[in-house]
Amino acid sequence: ARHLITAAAQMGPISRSETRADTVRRLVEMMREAKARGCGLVVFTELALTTFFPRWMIGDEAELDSFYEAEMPSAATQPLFDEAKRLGIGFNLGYAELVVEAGVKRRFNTTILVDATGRIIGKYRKVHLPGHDAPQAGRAFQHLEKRYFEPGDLGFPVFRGFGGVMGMAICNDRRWPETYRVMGLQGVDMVMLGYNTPFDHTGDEAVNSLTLFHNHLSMQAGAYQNATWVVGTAKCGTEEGSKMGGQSVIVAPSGEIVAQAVTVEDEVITAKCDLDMGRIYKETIFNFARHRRPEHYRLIVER
Ligand code: ING
Repeated sequence: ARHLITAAAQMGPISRSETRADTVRRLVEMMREAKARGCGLVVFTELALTTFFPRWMIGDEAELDSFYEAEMPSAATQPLFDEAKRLGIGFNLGYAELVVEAGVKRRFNTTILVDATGRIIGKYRKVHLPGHDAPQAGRAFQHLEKRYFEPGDLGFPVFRGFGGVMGMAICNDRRWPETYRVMGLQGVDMVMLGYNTPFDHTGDEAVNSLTLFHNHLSMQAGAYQNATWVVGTAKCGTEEGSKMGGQSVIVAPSGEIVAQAVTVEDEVITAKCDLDMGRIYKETIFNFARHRRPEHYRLIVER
């Protein structure tokens, strides 16, 4: 069996004033703990280098740019790559990406997959952007991802590494079945993702009270229906006054939760993931080739 001992490195709050160096030190500390537990891969969270800045209307472009990475790695993030290489462990890192193409600034909510030699072997840009592109009245905190990021332009690719087929998603992507299915159709063995999930997203108290239930429901369904592992890593706790859910998990292709965080702080959870566990599902219940009828699914891509 292809075993991959995997860590989800949940993060507690990152304050607005925290420096990249401070945050990288926290990530390095959790990477060391993951390695000490025998992990070959550690999954960090969405926007793991800064506070969740889309909660604010930021009018000043220079201030907005300060939350993005213009290069990866940079001097501030190089220590994370160096430590990964020294320890011989791969990692997945979410960050705000700023690129200039043909003189135009483009902004993405991005995540990368780095192998145990410190080489970037995969990149994904968040497709499903929740929230708004302009401030909404009456909200204690905004959710301006549609203002600060473009929808991802890389699709849902998969990458060979760590002995299997690896896929990435980011936060709101985990709520959409298409995310997992496009990767499932490419034979993905493990989908890794980070999330920043405020409890006050909808303003509807009944829905907000189900935030953590919907978090696990989304990832367990995605895992089971595509016979893949799902690693979901939270940024959580009360960050600059905004309360965000934790309960990071590692979900098996059966849909079972095999590891779960119990704090709302920096916490490493781990599991020995058998990448062959999905095979029985892919050969029976979810044998896509034998059972799917795409001729009846057109509405999904036509609407
Ligand atoms: N955050 C949230 C997420 O999809 C949200 C937005 C919160 C949607 C609660 C629905 C309910 O988990 C990000 N960053 O996508």
